[in-house]
This record gives sequence, C-alpha cells and structure tokens, in this order.
Amino acid sequence: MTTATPLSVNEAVLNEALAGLTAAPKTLSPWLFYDQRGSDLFEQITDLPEYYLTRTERALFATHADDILREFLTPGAPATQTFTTHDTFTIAELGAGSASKTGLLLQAATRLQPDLLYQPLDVSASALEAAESLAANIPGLQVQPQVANYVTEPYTLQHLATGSNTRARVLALYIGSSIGNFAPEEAHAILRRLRAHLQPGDALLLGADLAPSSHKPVATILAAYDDAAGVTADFNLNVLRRLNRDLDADFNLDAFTHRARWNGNESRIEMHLESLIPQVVHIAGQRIPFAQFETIHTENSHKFTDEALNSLLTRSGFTPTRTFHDPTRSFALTLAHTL
Ligand code: AVI
Repeated sequence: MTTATPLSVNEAVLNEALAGLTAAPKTLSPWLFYDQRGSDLFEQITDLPEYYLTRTERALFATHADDILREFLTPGAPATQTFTTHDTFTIAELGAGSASKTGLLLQAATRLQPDLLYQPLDVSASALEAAESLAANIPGLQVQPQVANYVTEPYTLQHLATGSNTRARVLALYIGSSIGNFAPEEAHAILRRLRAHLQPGDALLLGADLAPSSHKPVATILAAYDDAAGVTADFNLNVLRRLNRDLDADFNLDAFTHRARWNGNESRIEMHLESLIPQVVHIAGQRIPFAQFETIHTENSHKFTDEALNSLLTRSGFTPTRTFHDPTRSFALTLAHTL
C-alpha cells in the first residue's frame, strides 16, 4: 500500500503549470498569482483609482456595519429600534487576507459583545498575521486564526463563545468578491461546504462584484482590470516570473503582454497573457510552443446580478434576506440565513 504524502509547493506549481500549459487553450490557475510579490501587487491593486471593488465594499461596511449585525441577529427588525442583543455570536471569515475591511464590522460587533471571537481563515500564514495585528487594535476582541485552504482542505468553525460552553451564533464572511474567481460549479461547492459547517441561526455575508448595468458600464469594469499604471499587468505577468523562479522555466516576460477581456456570455472579466511572437518556452525539460497571439488564460472574475447571487445562495442551502448596495449598484453585500 502506498501512503499519500502532501505535495510540496513546488510540486503543486509544477503539476499545475504542466497540466495548464499543455492543454488547449492554455491556462494557469489564479492561485499561482499569490506568491509574496503577487500578494503585494494585489494589495497595490486594491488601492488603484480604477479598482473600485475594495473601496466600494469598504464603504458598505462603513455605512452598514450596524445594519448588517442587526439583520443577522434579529432578521427584519426595524432600523430605528435601539439595538442590543442577548445572543452570543462569533464572526468567521473565509480567505481573510489582511482583513482590513472586516475591522469596521468587528468594531461595530465589539460594541454589542466586547469579548467577541473572530475566526479568520486563510491559506497564507503571513496574511493571518496581518489580520491578527489589525484585530489587536480592537480592545477585547479574541482572535483565533486558522491556516487552511477553504477550497481543498478541511477547516473548522467554532460554535462556542471563548472560554465558555455558551453556544455562539456564527456570522461567516466571504467577501472581496473572491467567489467571482471560481467557476459557477466551484462557487456552488464552496458555499455548500460552508453551509455544512453552519447551524440554524448562523448566517453568511457574501460580498460580490455586480454585473454591468445602466449605472455601471462595461468600460468601468474593464478599467479595473487594466489600470493606467500597469499594476494589474505586472500582477498578471508575475505568474510567469514565479514559474521561472520556482520551476527554472525560461519565460521572457517582454514577449508576453497582459490582456483583460469582457466575456458577456459568461458575465466575467478574463485575464490572459498573450504571446507577442511565435516562441518556445521550456519548463522542467518540456517544450511549450506558443503561436503569435496565443494566450494563457490566467483568471476569471465573474460579475453577478442580484438574481444570480440569490439563486446561487438558495441552491447552496441559504436563505438570502437582505442585500446592501452602494449608490451606483456596483457591489453587493448579501446576508443569507440558515433556517
Ligand atoms: C481576488 N479577486 C477578487 C480579484 C478580482 O477582482 O477578481 C483578483 C484580481 N485580479 C485582477 N485584479 C484583481
């Protein structure tokens, strides 16, 4: 009998690169973006003037943190009512990253429950350190980080308040439009899996970027993925830099260019790396030929209608009860209960 041993990071990168680059059309999985440099570039993207997603979602938290908590704890309660709760609750977050937006919600939550437990989950230990240090500025908050890939690895959500046997209701956050980077069937699987960790009285807050509309032209979405300063181009090309470093590949970064395209049939932005010339690249002894203009498809970022989000949530076992929009209806935070 053979015992399966976990793959080293470089083995996983090699398997992914060879499978994707020998397929037709060529692809690379977006998780390959996030080495240290890629993660730093993504942080820079979130501050770009064209990348409206992060600041719009942050503004939604700034405006609606109390409303979100009220709706979670007492669904349907009028907004005018002075709000207190006797229910114990905890906040968990899938793919927490540096958790900078979450801080606004945590601050509001600790006004209701000063010893609140926050459970951030992320595949990156360094991102969790950032989440922990952010939380250190919120007096009383208890942080219980977990290093886990919520797509492929087991994870746990604690349903007890810190230091007691009191059952705590869980508000699970899945924000930042991370859901948009998955194919529809993968998105469904992630939400179903999360649903299986939750119990009646718990809820999910899902943050998602919205599809084009009369308020939101396709050009606005495209610009967010093709900024004037070229940071997104650098982020995209960084995946080739990573393969050169980790796999000793010989990509010439000057022979590829960043392309962002709107695919209206699938309601998604696609990022590609286009070969500017006919060329052959070598990876681990394999020849990978490229025709001129041939692309590597590196990322999908799906954009949703409210109906599509509600249907995805319902199919995944949730009951959406309220959606918070920004004034231009660019982004949605949807609260969905487990009944
Ligand atoms: C992480 N994710 C939600 C980003 C997005 O908008 O799809 C990744 C990204 N790709 C290019 N710019 C940002």
